[in-house]
Amino acid sequence: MTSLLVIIVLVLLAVALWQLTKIFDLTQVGSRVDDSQVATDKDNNIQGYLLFGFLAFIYIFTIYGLLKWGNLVLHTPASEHGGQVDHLMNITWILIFTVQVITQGLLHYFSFKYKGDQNKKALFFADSNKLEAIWSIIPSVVLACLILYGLYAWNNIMFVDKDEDVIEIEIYAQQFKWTARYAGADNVLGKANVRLIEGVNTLGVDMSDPYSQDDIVVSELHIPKGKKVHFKMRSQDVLHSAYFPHFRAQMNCVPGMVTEFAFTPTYTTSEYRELPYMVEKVAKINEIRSKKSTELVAKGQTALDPYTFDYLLLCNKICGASHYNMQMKVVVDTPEDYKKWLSEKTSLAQDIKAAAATPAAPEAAGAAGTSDSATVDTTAVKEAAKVAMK
Ligand SMILES: [Cu+2]
Repeated sequence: MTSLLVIIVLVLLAVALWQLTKIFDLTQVGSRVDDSQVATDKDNNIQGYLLFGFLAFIYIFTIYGLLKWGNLVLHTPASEHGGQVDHLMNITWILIFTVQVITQGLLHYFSFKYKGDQNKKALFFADSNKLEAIWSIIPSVVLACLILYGLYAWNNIMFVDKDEDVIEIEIYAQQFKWTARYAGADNVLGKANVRLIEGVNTLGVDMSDPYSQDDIVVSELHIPKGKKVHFKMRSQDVLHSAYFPHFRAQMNCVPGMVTEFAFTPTYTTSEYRELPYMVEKVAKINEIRSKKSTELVAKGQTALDPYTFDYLLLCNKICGASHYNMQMKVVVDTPEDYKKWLSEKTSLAQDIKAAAATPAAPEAAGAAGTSDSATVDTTAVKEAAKVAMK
């Protein structure tokens, strides 16, 4: 009630002030030389120069931004097709940049040149076919060329030959983590459906499918250098987007459908770490971190760990509260290291069997709190084992 009264008082005060200024204006009638409210030449000049000031601000800020933050953009691409994406991006940037600089300059110059003038009269003409043809045809041709080139590049990148020897990997998205599934020795991913999620089978792999038997589920992605990897993306809950910035690859993960993207890595993780630009970047990051660490230690807190570069798979679609932290480490190995790493992994079928053989883990029972929940856990694992046996 008090706040309502305060609001009413404030509104009444504002109305009173407004009435007072109107009365003041009335007392001034006849005392001013020019009260026509039409802009004078002086007003127009001030506005014209302010416009030039704004143009200078745009240009200076653009140059400043390029010098200060220009080196933060992604550098050397780490995939075979990455160069094509960068080329397309650079052409687009150059075009936008040139057009922006010229049109902004002309826009502000003509606004100043034809600013209001008491002695000038505006020229009226209804239309000019020639002018309209120029500003319609030129952008249409340029945009059409850009789109055609983009389509050509996209088709090149997305094309996967059916007979090509590729590694099949599934990327599974869920709020808020990534999981990868390798197709195993047969290089065919078994069928999957979220309805089949049960116990350790967190991806809902259909264990009755013969192709599923050798599938391997991992939480860290390893891929070999120089070999094409064909990713198939699925999502459990909402829209996610699998984004590999260093490989210039991104594809939406859509619940209920499988999307795909294929690329060939060209640098192993350790090779990429040794690129001069990366060495410099990491040194700079660690310099900032060590400064921050000194401050933290002075406050009695723990120091930050030094940063080492790793390829990452990020989510590039705002998918919920922890979206910012939805990432998975990607390691590019030499083909030999990759084979060794994969051979050490157990298959999902083995994981399900192992889970069925072991009674519910003590920590699971502890976390669940009651013995009832622990019983439910064991039943779920046994059910999964039954599916595995089929
Ligand atoms: Cu996400």
